Amino acid sequence: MTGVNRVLERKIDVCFGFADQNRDGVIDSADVLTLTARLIAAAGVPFDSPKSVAMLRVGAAWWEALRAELDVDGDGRIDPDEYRAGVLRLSGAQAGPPGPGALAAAGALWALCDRDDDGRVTAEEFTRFHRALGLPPGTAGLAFERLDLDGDGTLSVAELAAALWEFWTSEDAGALGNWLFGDAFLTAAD
Ligand SMILES: [Ca+2]
Ligand SMILES: [Ca+2]
Ligand SMILES: [Ca+2]
Repeated sequence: MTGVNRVLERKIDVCFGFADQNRDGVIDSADVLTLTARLIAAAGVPFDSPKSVAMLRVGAAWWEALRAELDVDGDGRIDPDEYRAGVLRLSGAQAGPPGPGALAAAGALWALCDRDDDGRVTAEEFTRFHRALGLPPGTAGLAFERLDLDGDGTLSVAELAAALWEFWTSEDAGALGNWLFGDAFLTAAD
């Protein structure tokens, strides 16, 4: 494994940690449902609101995609080896701009974060998102500053979609999108 790919591997391990919500060492449909519900609860919107419905649909589609692409032995659970190998394979295959599925997922996620519907995510809204993922409280501000390229104190939904894509696909240790989830990616694999 090259040093460059190591960056992507660390990010993948961080994401496995987010996704395995019940900490039983595998990802299954219950984990994805829990994570989706946690993000909706943190946003403070009713479960029957359009934003919640969109996020629940994205969560269901995400699980279907994970199972179809990563669950190699077909047991309905994705273990760390299946996850890492599968995401590395997909990430390599998806170099280039995000496709419609990825944009829809990012759109639903960031619409949820954008609590006042002004098309921009403030530091406070972003901190709430970090808290929902169970990230350390200190890192949201740091991440926000790095992602706010023009320094206007807000992140556009488009900027966040681009950062999410960069996080998933970039092998560059200096890519700004790496900071989406704070500095967890720097130490996750050690
Ligand atoms: Ca699990
Ligand atoms: Ca499996
Ligand atoms: Ca906003």
